[in-house]
Amino acid sequence: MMKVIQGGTSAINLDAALQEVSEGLYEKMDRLLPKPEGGEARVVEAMRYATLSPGKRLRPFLVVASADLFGVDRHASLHTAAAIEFVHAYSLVHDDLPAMDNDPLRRGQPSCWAKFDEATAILAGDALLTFAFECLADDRTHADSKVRCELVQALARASGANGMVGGQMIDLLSEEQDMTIDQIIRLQRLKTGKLFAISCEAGAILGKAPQRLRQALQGYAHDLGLAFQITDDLLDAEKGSDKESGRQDKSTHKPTLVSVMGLERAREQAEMLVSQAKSHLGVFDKRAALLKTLADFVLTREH
Ligand code: GRG
Repeated sequence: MMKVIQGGTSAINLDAALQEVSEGLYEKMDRLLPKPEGGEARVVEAMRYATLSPGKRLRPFLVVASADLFGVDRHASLHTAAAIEFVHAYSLVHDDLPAMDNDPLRRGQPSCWAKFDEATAILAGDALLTFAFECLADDRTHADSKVRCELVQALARASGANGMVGGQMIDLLSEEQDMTIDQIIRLQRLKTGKLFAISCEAGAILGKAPQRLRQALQGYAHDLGLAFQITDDLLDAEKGSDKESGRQDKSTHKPTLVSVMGLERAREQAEMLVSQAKSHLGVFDKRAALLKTLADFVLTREH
């Protein structure tokens, strides 16, 4: 279904904008990723399988839309977006492993370990993570080495022990545990929010944006990431097992904002966060219409 939302004087076609980024990203990733050759071909095939399968590409979209605010060249923003998507893909490959979520499906098809094998999936995830930093360090990311260094540091922080990996650790430990709302929010902000935040921040870093504008984008991403996680949990709770969406029934005993607050309050919370996310973008006026539309999409998405 096409989503056309009125933003200022022009209609915003989010589907077309997402599609454009998605196609540009696919081409970029396909060109950047190694080709399967030699004795190591199997791990490269697994890397390509995990990244070139059809994801929503929300993080790349955030990079490109944020970078567009500062007039960044599209090749540079897609290059950076590919690096962040490689980290995201690695996290999904490892999250699906039997030692973690033990999920045989991802994006409606066999997950990486189910298609290949566990050892290959571990190696493919490792290779995607390291490849992301190789891409960022490449001068096609930005001519200024300081900018590249800043991106490397920001992505490493967002992904590591005080970022996504830390959130995943807390998540794994949370099974069968009581957690307060604040503890769950912290877990979600680390596990999902940090990668959303670096995606928006990357656009600002590439555009050498002033601190005030970086902070506005951080605030937006912060609230959007949490809203996204709540809607993810709402979809799990509302849809359960659904072949069409590729979702599996995840009846685990991990606390989520939905399990603690209930469906209705959790939805209200997501709505409040989306409205707050959009209000951070006031400084950009109409130029941020696409990012605002994306925030609305997070509330209405069906997968
Ligand atoms: C293994 C270090 C490590 C981290 C895993 C991302 C993650 C951390 C776990 C994924 C578990 C999960 C389903 C989290 C809910 C939110 C989320 C990140 C969903 C997946 O992102 P989407 O919906 O995926 O953007 P697509 O497939 O569209 O790219």
